[in-house]
Amino acid sequence: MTDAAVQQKPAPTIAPQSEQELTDGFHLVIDALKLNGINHVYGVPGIPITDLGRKMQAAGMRVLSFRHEQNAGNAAAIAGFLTKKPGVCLTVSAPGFLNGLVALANATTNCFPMILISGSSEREIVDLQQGDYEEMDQLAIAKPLCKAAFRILHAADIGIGIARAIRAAVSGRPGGVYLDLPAKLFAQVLEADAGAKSLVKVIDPAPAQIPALEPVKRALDVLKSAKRPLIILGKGAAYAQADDGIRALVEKTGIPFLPMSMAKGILPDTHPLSAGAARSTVLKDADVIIMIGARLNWLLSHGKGKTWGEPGSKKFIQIDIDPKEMDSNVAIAAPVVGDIASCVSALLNAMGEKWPAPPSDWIKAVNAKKEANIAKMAPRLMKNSAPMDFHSALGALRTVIKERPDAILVNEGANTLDQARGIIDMYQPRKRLDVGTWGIMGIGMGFAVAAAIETGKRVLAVVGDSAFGFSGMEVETICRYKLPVCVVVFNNNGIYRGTDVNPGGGPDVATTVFVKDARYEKLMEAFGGIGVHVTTPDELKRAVGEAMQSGKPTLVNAAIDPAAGSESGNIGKLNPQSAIRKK
Ligand SMILES: Cc1ncc(C[n+]2csc(CCOP(=O)(O)OP(=O)(O)O)c2C)c(N)n1
Ligand SMILES: [Mg+2]
Repeated sequence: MTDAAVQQKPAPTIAPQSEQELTDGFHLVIDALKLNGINHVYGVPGIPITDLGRKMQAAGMRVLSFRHEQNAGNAAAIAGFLTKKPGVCLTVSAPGFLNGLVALANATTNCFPMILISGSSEREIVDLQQGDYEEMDQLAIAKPLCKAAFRILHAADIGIGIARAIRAAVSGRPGGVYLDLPAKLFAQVLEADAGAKSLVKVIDPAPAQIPALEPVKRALDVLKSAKRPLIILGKGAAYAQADDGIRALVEKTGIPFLPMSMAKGILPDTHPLSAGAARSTVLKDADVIIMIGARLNWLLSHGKGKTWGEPGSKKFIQIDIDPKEMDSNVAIAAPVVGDIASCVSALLNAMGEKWPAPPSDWIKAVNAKKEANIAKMAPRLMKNSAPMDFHSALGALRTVIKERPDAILVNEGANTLDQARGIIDMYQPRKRLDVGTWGIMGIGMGFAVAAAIETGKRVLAVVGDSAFGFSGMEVETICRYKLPVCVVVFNNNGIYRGTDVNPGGGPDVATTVFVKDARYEKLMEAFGGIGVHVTTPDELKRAVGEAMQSGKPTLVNAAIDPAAGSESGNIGKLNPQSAIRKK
């Protein structure tokens, strides 16, 4: 050995610790996420997490910076839905945290796995309320709005803290998790060895939950008695990625299925057993209903009332991972508790080789209603007139999705949402992403960004002009990352309609009315994307077709007749009506 080689050889026992042998909070957070296969982060930088974002990028993670945390949070939430891994949103303290919190609460309501990681101010000062920079007791505020909330105070606990967050987000019924990381944590230093040992690779984060035999048998006994059976698929079924099993169950039993909005495409809307176009008939007349990952909440009129026909005429079989879901609104005759893939395969196994088809008069009745409704709608979808109404504009977009069934459709608005849900057929699972359980506005651009990032597919976002306003600034984000997103703004000059008048007669326009004929496409042009203004279905179809072909960020401003919409779309009846008559 040469003298030089001797000098270069490290002597770990006597030399002072070099930087390589140390790690810190920043790196442990990054290492813990990467170890668990989390490589995408959606957020907005600032104190105390700016450097965390930089170091994440340096470590090869993809860090998507947004213009507002709510949109980053919505992106993380839908990333969780699409991948079954928790989507991560990273925010600064107090205001950034609060901006992200809407998305976290929405994720929890919709059962999307998500982790909101927020930097926070110093505990000692926050707890004595001494007025720290962006002071807020974030953990306490987050707790009631998510599935679980944790704070990590010591760098040595980062591995465990992140493992707990991941498990809480994806196990059982998925949901939002809050992780509070005080500023000081990031700078804490630990020996690299000890740090590496403190990390946890989560084994089997969402274990299968296999249903017991008895409930499966009970479910089949109930099903055998059915004369008019129906299967309802919810977005839980889409999340479960049990597509083959679900299709096998539908086809083996020959039972008509009704997909909830985000379950469209698990089986194609054009499948012969799809009852989507006969929704009101099947809900009213079915006698046994199998609910798969769908809840009997307001979206299904709580399982009772006029929508559901004769009181007491229904028997429900419900498949859900959460036992508390059973009997939430009406009695469930056959609860089957477990994960959807396991429950569906247990039902299929217990059915044996053959299962009797439903009575043919039921299938005939469903088909007759379906065909009549489809025929009634057809001419409205084909009109090529200006100004467009919702039907003619959506008729054009329906063709675009038919030609590109692997594109992801993001949809929000009131009329824009309700009409698109009914008109645009979906052909593949998890391709329709929308306002979900709350009917929340503002998911549009966040969902579109994450859909493009997580799947690499083309994204078509069909949004009302009001809905677009909630996240519209993210067109810059879409342009910055050069994402294959085409945004179509259904521009009817306002919320529901652009024709309302101020009942007080003053100079202000009505509360639901916006600037007339606004040029939303210029917003996209401002950041280097393509902007198009269209007034006819033909122009709309051409502009969107080109955007889907090129994959270039595009905004199509589609002029819709301001008088075409109805109050609150299809849910106008939810508006409270006073007993006092209007003057
Ligand atoms: C966060 C949030 N704020 C407000 C609402 C109430 N809201 C429901 S639909 C809607 C906008 C509807 O207008 P638009 O998106 O233009 O759709 P249109 O019916 O005109 O097609 C609003 C503000 C909501 N659902 N969510
Ligand atoms: Mg509108």
